[in-house]
Amino acid sequence: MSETVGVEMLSSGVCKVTLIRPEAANALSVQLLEKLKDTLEALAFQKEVRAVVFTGAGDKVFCAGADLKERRRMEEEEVRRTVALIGETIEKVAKLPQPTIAAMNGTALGGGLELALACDLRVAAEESVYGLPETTLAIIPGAGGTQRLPRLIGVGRAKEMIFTGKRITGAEAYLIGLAQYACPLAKVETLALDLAKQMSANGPIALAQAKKAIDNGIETDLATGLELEKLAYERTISTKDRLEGLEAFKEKRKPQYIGE
Ligand code: CO8
Repeated sequence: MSETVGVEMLSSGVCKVTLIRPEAANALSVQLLEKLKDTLEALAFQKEVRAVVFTGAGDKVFCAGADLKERRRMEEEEVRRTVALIGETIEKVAKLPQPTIAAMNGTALGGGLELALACDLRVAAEESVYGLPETTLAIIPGAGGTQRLPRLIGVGRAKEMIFTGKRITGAEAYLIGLAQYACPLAKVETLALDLAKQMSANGPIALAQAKKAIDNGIETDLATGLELEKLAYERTISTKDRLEGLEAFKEKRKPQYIGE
């Protein structure tokens, strides 16, 4: 049975990363996680990758989270190692310098939703369901779910989702700000790729610096955040791309950014 990660580089500079384990609802087995982690380590340094879209194989489930069958066979120490591996892998998603979009082309639960929460934006399928059911399994969301979900949708709503383990539809996920878009399942990937394409046309250093300023700034007070913003802006001033942006404006053409 296939258990791998598909990496497809599109001409737009968008890289599509697909979890390929459809017979097991794309659940995050150790093997799949290791492949995903290696993929992310490589993508972070690839200049030609301007934006990353994550998706799942099949037409029903984006990712069902941790592999519950594999976990049943594990001793406590192995569980700890696997939990650490999920955490590290999802952290690598969050730390990618490029903009990231989760094209949630179906249900996302547990670690699957945590992976999506580590992305910059999420596109949900209106009719699919999303949730963090960990407490129903007597564990907690441990790959960022208890931290990222409340930051995104507010403490009260996050506590309700985590304490009840309830599953909400993509349409609801959009209404509460968990997803930035909700559309019919068949359109999720196209919409996400389209958004990523818009981003990939922009200055890559600017995108990385804006992402850093937002992600680090949100964790601090406004005055410190504004200092971080200054530093991030400074990094764009001496770039060739900034000059190209001004040139393209003068010449009334689309800029061609090179990431320098
Ligand atoms: N692990 C292993 N196998 C799974 C999983 C899973 N999480 N989910 C589904 N599968 C398997 C099913 O057992 C089934 O296999 P089989 O055909 O051999 O019986 C196959 O995938 C297809 O599943 P279904 O037949 O159930 O398909 P449906 O479309 O009816 O339903 C669902 C799909 C909704 C995804 C359903 O399978 C489901 O609810 N799965 C359980 C999801 C779940 O509870 N996930 C939470 C896991 S906990 C977690 O992720 C914690 C992460 C914490 C990380 C901490 C790190 C620091």
